[in-house]
Amino acid sequence: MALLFKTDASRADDWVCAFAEQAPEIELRVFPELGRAEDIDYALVWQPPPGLLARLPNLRAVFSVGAGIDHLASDPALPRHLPLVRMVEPGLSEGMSEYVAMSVLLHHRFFLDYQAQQKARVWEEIQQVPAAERRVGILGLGALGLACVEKLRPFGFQLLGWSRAAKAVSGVTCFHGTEGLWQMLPQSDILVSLLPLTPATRNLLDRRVFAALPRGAYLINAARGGQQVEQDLLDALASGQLAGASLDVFQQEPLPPDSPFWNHPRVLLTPHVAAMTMAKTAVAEVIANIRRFEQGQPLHNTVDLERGY
Ligand code: NDP
Ligand code: OXD
Repeated sequence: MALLFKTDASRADDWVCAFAEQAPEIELRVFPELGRAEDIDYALVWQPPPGLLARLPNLRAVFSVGAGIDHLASDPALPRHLPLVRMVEPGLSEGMSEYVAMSVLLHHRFFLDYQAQQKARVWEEIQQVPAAERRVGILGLGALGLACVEKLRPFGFQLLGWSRAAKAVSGVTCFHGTEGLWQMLPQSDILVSLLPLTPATRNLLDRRVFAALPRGAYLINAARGGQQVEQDLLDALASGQLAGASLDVFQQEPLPPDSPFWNHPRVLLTPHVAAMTMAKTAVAEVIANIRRFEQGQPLHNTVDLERGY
């Protein structure tokens, strides 16, 4: 059995070791060393060159190294008849829930204001808000959204969540569909995006959404930059409608050197690192899925390409 593996070259060694330890029976072909394309049964990839997967005639399933599959869905030559599996693994959930909890707490405790005060050598108190009075709205109640709910729960925030289909999550006020979004926004002091990038979510975070939030709300986008209309976001920050933002993702990545976000005093910025797939735990999930598939059982975490996630 042969598996083509393609990810950032800098992180490949951990994956090669994890496969060697956990599934020595799988012959790993690390891109760009393809060998005979006919031999490849499975592909585990992050941002493969467009058309690469279509050149593997006996491919049986495609696995994404990341949770998001927009990098694959945008390839017009993607073999759409094959099962496509997104990454769901404990390392990603842990990383994302840490990032979101950290960002929520920073904004909840007015970190941006205290950072500005520190620069100006100002010693001044800002009235603390009890967590029970702070409402955190999470867009996306999937694998990562739910992991964040669990991480945030002990702090005592009021938790709200939005999904496509109706959901019931203990301790979370749940909304769904377009109507649900407009109900949830005015009740979200901190809005977190953990949505996949799909035609329905592209440019979702725009001036109308920002205007619907309470004045002085915060945005945390740990999902995809394609969801945020960046000029609208800058305008909302300039007017004070948004008091600040934590942005891990951008329309253009790497963020261009002349982007106004780099030096923005109300923005905390990270280079798309909110959560990284961890080789050891991810390989365990991929192997379990392949073994299931080889025994004629359905794969877990397959993507519905029609709905885009
Ligand atoms: P899931 O597929 O498990 O969950 C997606 C959630 O979004 C579901 O709750 C789904 O609703 C909801 N959703 C999708 N479309 C809509 C819509 N149109 N309206 C309302 N709700 C919608 O994804 P994950 O939680 O695993 O990952 C989420 C995203 O996080 C990834 O797609 C990726 O883009 C991003 N990500 C970013 C990382 C980073 O480092 N910055 C790292 C990892 C992931 P329903 O439950 O009804 O299906
Ligand atoms: C992912 C990502 O989708 O790293 O997993 O962005």
